[in-house]
Amino acid sequence: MEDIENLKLNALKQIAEAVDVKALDEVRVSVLGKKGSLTEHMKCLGQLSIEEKKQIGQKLNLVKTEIEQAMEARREELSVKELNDKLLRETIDVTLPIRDENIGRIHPVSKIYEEVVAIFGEMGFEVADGPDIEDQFHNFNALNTPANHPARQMQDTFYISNPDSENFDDSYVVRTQTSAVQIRTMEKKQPPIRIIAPGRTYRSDYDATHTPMFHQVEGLVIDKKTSFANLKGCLYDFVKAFFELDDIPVRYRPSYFPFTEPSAEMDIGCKKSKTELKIGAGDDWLEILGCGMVHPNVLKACGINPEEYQGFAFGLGLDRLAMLKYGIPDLRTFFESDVRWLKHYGFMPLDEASMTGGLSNNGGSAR
Ligand code: 2NL
Repeated sequence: MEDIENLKLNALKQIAEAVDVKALDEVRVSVLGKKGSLTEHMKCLGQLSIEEKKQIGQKLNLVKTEIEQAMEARREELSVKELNDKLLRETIDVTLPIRDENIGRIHPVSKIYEEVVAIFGEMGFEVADGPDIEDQFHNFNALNTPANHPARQMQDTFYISNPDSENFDDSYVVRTQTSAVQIRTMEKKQPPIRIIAPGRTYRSDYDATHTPMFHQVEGLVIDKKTSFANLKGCLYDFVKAFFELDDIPVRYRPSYFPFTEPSAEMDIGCKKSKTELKIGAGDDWLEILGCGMVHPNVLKACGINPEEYQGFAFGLGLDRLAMLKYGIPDLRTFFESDVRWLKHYGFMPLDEASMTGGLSNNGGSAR
């Protein structure tokens, strides 16, 4: 009996002294485990007389319960302590702002790209994609741009020879506009069609406002009754959203593109001074994009019946829009990969463009 009392006191002492859950577990094994001190006592019960068995058995059970309770209480104490220690050790404040000097910037063209896609996406346009290298059918012929057309001339277009053919008509081009993407969509699918095709385009040109690679978004809407009025409404909504203005004067000037008839250029009202360009009011006009009703020959080339369907298309230059919106004077600097330039004109990666979150939601410090 004395033995058992000692065992109990000893076990309770060890329990109280256990510094962590692991140490406590070791105590449990040494007392209550298969070969534990208390278990050994239990095993001896069989050799005792009935009277002793009853008395000692009872005592052992009481001691066992007492030890188990003490162990449970200590375990609870230690887990709380371990959690508190961990919380003290891991003091990461997830609400701290990021250290923006250490992360890269989003290029102004990428920013504009995201914004334009967000706006047309909200209007129900799907984004379509295609290859940068095209055959002449998709880049020119299907777009009602015949072989003798000036746009096809060597000084504007980068041609790529076709290893399988000596014939110049079979050479490839790096696309001069993203229209081929719409052509491919119309070839595959009957209307209704409502897509935008953003991407890289290439022309042989290099000065402050032209670079050999530039970015375009073209849009195409085809249905049974799609009209020039629909085009005007759609593009008016676009410029309002893009320049974040409730109202903005717009005008359409007649123009010419081989792939649209009639064709127009859209201007927005602005005020130009020596130092500033203010968009949305004033007596000056700024050309923003080209557009028109899709030429029947283009529909025919894609297997769409122009007697049944009609639609509009437009094309805008993302680089030019970026220059305008952010006041960047020379397009060539866009592609010089100068990190100081990017730090100045670039955007924080976390400011994603969305129509609900605010398009150019820069928090004042993004640039
Ligand atoms: C501009 C003008 C334009 C289109 C692009 C187009 C595409 C198809 C059919 C008809 Cl598949 N048109 N695209 C139409 C009008 C203008 O771009 O100045 N872009 C920078």
